[in-house]
Amino acid sequence: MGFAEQLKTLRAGKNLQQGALAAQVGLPESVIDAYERGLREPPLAQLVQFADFFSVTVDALVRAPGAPRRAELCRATKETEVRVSLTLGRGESSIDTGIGFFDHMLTAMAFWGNMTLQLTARGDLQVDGHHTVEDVGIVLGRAFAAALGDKRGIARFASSVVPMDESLCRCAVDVSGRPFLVLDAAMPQAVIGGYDSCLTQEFLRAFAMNAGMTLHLRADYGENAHHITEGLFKALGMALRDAVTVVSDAVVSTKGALE
Ligand SMILES: [Mn+2]
Repeated sequence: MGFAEQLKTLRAGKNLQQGALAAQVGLPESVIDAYERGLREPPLAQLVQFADFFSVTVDALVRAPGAPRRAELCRATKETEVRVSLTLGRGESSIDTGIGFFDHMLTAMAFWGNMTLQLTARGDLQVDGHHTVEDVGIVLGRAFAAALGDKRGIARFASSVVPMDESLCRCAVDVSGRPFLVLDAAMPQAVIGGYDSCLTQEFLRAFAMNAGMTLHLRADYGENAHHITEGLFKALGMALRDAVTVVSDAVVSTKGALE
């Protein structure tokens, strides 16, 4: 299982012998040895204790090295019900929000982000698309954060520039644990299909806040709101793809944690 490997790796990272770790966490050395051989599995309370000691999440502690980074979430309110299954890695996506243009945007984001996204949303579209789009942003953001776990080894910063016909869009992201959105993109048309152009900001804000990332997006120029919006979603996908790429085995922060 993942825990045996992770415990060995984390202990080696701290330059501790089994006996020294045993003393630090108040367990017999033989128990540490049995955990590392995979002969015993720790109770949850001890997992929490180890996670605390090594400053990692419980999730990271039991995840097998190289295991897919994925999350499944469901959120239901009186306005919407959103189900998300997200894997950080290339695969077949299937997206149905009831808003065709929004499905088109999420598909583009997932494709260029090397994500496999299964997403269904049922919202109060008889009102308008606002609740549905915003709530998809909330759940997708939470799923993204959950799939990343403690963010160990990720590149963290990334940026992209995407032309789409007459428009040019750019994105810079810091998957930092510090939620912030800056969006600077004028929309020449108020509506794209059945989608209000202003909803892009609602989605991006909800996504950035719930994923815990600093997100800057800008349209340098463009005349067609469909092109501009699609450029923004593609640029976001491409920047996220690079930001979550594992480039080391460390948590890349001068303060030692990304939260
Ligand atoms: Mn298009």
